[in-house]
Amino acid sequence: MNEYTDLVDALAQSNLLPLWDRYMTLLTREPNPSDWPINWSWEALQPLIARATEEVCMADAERRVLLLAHPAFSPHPYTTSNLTGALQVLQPGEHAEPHRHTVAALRFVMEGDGATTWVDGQPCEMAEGDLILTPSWSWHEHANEGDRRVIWFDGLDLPLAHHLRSVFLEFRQRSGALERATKERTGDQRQPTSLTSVDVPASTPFHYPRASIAAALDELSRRADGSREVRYTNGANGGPVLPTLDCYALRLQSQVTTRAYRSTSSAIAVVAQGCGTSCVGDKTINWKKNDIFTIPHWHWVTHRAETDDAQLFLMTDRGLLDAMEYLRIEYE
Ligand code: 1HN
Repeated sequence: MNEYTDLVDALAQSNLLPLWDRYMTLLTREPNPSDWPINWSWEALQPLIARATEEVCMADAERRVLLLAHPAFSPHPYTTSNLTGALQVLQPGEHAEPHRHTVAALRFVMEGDGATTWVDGQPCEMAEGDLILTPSWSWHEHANEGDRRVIWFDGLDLPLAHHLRSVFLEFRQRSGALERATKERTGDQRQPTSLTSVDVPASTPFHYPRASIAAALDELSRRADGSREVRYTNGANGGPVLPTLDCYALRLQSQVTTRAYRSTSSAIAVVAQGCGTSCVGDKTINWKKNDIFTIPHWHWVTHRAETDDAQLFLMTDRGLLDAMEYLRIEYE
């Protein structure tokens, strides 16, 4: 094939590139993920969390957080292409000072209770299995007023905010109960249609207690593959909890493999209860409570529970992909 060498050189002098020699690498026939599924077992995480708790004092750290950094994205602390997950621990009597950032975040409590997150002045209890939202630019601080350590999963849209060059951060002195800042949250988030699930509205705009999720799951009948799934929804418009973060609770039937699918969205799965196995792409991941694993975009996924009570918390970028008209899901 003619490589038009002279022309290509002349174009380069003027900061121009030909499209014709790179068309199929710029536009691949289908997504070509650079990451692969990885997992963090609770067994391996626990001693490191314990060490961080002992060795890192809150005066030295804005937050005592361990970032779940996928090596595919090194040196960036990204867990999937659009999502960052992390673990945060707060000892009794400790607090994490108020701040706000454009990066949207949520917390899923993995161990303990008796902590509180204030979101725009509104207290949200943190007990095991609860989900708490800190939307973009909302003030948030955490305090552990209980008598045991509290550990939670932090989920953020950090990679996306970096890609979009939209990171802002602001600090504020701790004021106990912060004034409630009312923020209008509008927007027309369309619901994906290809999912059999029901929606769970929050008890407050920022807090989804474990019991309300369990009740919603109990009410559902099983899908053909034995699973039940609820989507945590934003009460205001029924869409994903946040424009960039979209969460699901998936309850599995013991010894039944779920229907395989792959999606342009990615997910971080936190094992809320039970044990089982997930196949993500070529990787088989055996999991139990508090293990965490990734489902990179465009990887085939199935789950299979070994126990009756198995449940996954899934944080995804599905609502974002849907809003962008980039969401595609294939089923086996
Ligand atoms: C952050 O601000 C929090 O506010 C938690 O609790 C985890 C991970 C990366 C960047 C900022 C928090 C974070 C974070």
